[in-house]
Amino acid sequence: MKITKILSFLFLVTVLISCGGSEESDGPIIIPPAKVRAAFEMTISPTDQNVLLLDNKTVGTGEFTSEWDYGQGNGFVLDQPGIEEVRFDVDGTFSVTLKVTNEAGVTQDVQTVVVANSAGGICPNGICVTSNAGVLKDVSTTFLVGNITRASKVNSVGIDSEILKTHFSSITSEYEMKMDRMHPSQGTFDFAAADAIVNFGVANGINVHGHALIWHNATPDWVKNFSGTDAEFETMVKNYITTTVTRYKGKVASWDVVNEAIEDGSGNPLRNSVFKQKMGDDYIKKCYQWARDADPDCLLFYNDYNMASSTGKRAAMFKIVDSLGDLIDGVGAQMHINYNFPSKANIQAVADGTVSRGLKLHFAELDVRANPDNDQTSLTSERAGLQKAKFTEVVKIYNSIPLANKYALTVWGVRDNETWLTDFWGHIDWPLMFNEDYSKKPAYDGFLEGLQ
Ligand code: 9MR
Repeated sequence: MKITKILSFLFLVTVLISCGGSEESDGPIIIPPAKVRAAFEMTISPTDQNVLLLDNKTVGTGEFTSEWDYGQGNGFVLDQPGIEEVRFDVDGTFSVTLKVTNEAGVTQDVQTVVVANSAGGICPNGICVTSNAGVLKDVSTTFLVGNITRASKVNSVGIDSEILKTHFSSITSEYEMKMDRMHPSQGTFDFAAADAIVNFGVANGINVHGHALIWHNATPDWVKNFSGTDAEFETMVKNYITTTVTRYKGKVASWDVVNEAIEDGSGNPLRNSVFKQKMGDDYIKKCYQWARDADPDCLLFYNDYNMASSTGKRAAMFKIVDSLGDLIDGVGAQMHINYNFPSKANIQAVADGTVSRGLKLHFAELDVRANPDNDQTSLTSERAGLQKAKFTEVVKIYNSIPLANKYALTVWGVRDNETWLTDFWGHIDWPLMFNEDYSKKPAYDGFLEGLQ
């Protein structure tokens, strides 16, 4: 009873205080502005799984400003009218923030985006369903599938390095592991770009194929015009090979020690390079010996072009290879071919000659010209189909050799717009497996079909 009385008294006092006492103000009643509530909806573009559609659904009245941070390191940008379309090309987890500001203050809506290109792009509701069924490097279980790269591509996180990581199990430097780049002047080495490529491979569990220690076309001028005796020249070459192969011991799995040493002309003699002039015909053997001594576990290849299309050159190549005995592990047959040439039988002959010698085969530098006669202005579906068929043919031949002879099949470039062939032939072509926008071409499926 006592407690009830006390409570009633307190209630009465409260009512009296709240009803009376305070003086009325003279001015208008100010209602402080209410905060708006930031909110947005996000959906994946129905036409591109790497594009997110962001719809600002902020709830509130009065003036406010909306800003987006897409979580890609670029900070906030002002919201534009309509739906925002934002690309997410790189694998990872990103926070998308919508920040809304009015007089009353700031509110934010933050949502998470997960991108896995192996699962097709942006993962719906953050759930990535990865199927490796159509990924070259995963479907190819008995040999490495390679491509080329550059330091500029692996130094930054971006779609170029993602493409390599997603589809390929081996990389080759397009031009930064050649003598003109690594030994630019007497007494000076520059391994910065080569290191970046090798470290990228090692960090991502991607095989690194070294290309190419000795190549007449990437020989620096100071070597071509060497001032010194022949003996000094030989010491310099030995030091270059030893230094380079030792540097990447345990990281670079294989090297093209000598590249394109054979002349195209009749009889296919040894090219009269500065190496042949200063060290004699034996220069090739010496180079392989120095590479072998520097890293006995590294696979050593001889690499050359027109191995399928020219029987004479193929014979000259096998002659060199035979003369090297156990200093060489494999043949690198460059596959710069056309959609209609060379024949299947001639490509098969390269494989057969290599297998019969018990050597490893590297189908290197694969690109398939779709426009060798410059009679096309765009890649027609008919040509794309023929090109696809040639990819399948090459891969089938490679895939059919015994396991012990397998090593890698390396494609010479990712996107058509980056091919060396445009400059070389002076007209457009589409020799690779990806379009400029990184979408896959029929050639990619052709490669996959060759693996079946
Ligand atoms: O594709 C490469 C190109 O970007 C370089 O400028 C050039 C010189 O380093 O080498 C090109 O690659 C060649 C390869 O190393 C050997 N076989 C022929 C390739 C096309 O020229």
